Amino acid sequence: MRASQRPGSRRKNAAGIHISGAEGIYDESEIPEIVEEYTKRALRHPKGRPDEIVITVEAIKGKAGQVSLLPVTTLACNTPGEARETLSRKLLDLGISRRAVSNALKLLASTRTLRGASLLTAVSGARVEPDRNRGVRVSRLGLDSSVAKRLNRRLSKLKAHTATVREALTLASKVAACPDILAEICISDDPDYTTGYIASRESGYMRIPNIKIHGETQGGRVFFIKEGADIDSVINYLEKTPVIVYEGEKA
Ligand code: WAQ
Ligand code: MG
Repeated sequence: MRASQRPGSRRKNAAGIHISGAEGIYDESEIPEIVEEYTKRALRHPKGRPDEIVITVEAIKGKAGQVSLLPVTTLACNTPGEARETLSRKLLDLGISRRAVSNALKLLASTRTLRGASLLTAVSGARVEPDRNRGVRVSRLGLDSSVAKRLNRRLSKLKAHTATVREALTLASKVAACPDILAEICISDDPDYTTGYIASRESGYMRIPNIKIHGETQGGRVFFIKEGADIDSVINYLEKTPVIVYEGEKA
């Protein structure tokens, strides 16, 4: 699903503002329900009322790949300043350069939010996604239904058993499973959602509370990729390869 707002009749050809997006892999019987849920989500979005909602339903051919669910932890952070420091420290520990970290933080501070994620090389900090207005949109991903049930029980103890967290964790698990991606950072562009995260195979999914102040509309995602990685194949994996997230023993 993607929902957007046209910027007004005076700027006819300008790109629309991205309001909301969502994607998942579902059984055929679940489709009517999920289409309704995504429609409602778009219509009630805190970023504003969309004037276009596009929902695409397509069959997946063949069997989806399997990746592991990342473990969840929460970092102690009380202010955006503290969050930024923690984020930087974790990224440096994961082998991301100072320059790449600083470029990423600048991108995430921009109020011109993308529909997708930016790709930055982990050492030189160069921005390498081909469409800088759109970014790379991770798609064709789902959470195994028995894992979803267990996860909900665990997340409810953290008061975090929401679709937002479940979907972010599913996305982060798909992204982290890509051998050419070293880390991801995310700040929601929703004005009322102030918890972000950093994720990697090495560190798991680390939630970062108070990463921004309530009401702020900036946000986004950055994926740090290995220097010299084949960018087309990374993007092809993120956007096109169907993947289901499992936990423990793979089915
Ligand atoms: N692929 C790539 N980038 C995406 C995607 C996607 N499928 N969906 C969203 N983005 C980018 C895009 O730039 C958005 O502006 C930005 O991420 C934020 O998206 O554990 O809700 O959907 O409590 O607003 C984090 C949960 C929630 C943390 C993040 O992001 C927690 C969230 P949003
Ligand atoms: Mg959002």
